[in-house]
Amino acid sequence: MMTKAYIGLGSNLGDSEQILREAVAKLRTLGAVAVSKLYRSPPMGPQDQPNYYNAVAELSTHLEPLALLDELQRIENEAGRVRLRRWGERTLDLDLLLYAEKNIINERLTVPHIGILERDFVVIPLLDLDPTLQVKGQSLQSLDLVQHSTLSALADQTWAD
Ligand code: ROI
Repeated sequence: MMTKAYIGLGSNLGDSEQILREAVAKLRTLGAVAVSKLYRSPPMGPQDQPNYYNAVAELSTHLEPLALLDELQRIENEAGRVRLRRWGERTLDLDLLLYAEKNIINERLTVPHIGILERDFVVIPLLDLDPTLQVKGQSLQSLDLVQHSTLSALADQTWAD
């Protein structure tokens, strides 16, 4: 079955824009991809780290959730992923945010991703892709953080073309 999955992309080490572009190119080998705008976002966690580049990709895929997670982790590793500390800077983060309407809880994976409704760097790009999206029964558009977003758009939805 073909499923729509949403994947969060983040980077604040190295040439982050190029790293995210290459990650999107690799996601395209897994199925059709649409991307949000590209954003710059102040760090959540320790403040003594660079701002993040953030975006979300919508992937139409035949992969089951854990097989998709394997692919995402492979792409992170291929980007030479470095993670310096917990809540700290990283070369590339690919988070499986949503997998159709499924709820998944196991040792490797929680979907919807924890904290999805509290993170503007996830919610705002998700809204680029689907302004009517609901998560856990909540309309994303109506969340307070949408009005108080700290993100700045760096590029429109053609940035990864
Ligand atoms: N902060 C921002 N702004 N963007 C991220 O992608 C991000 N990723 C993380 C933590 C450390 C929680 N902070 C972040 O993993």
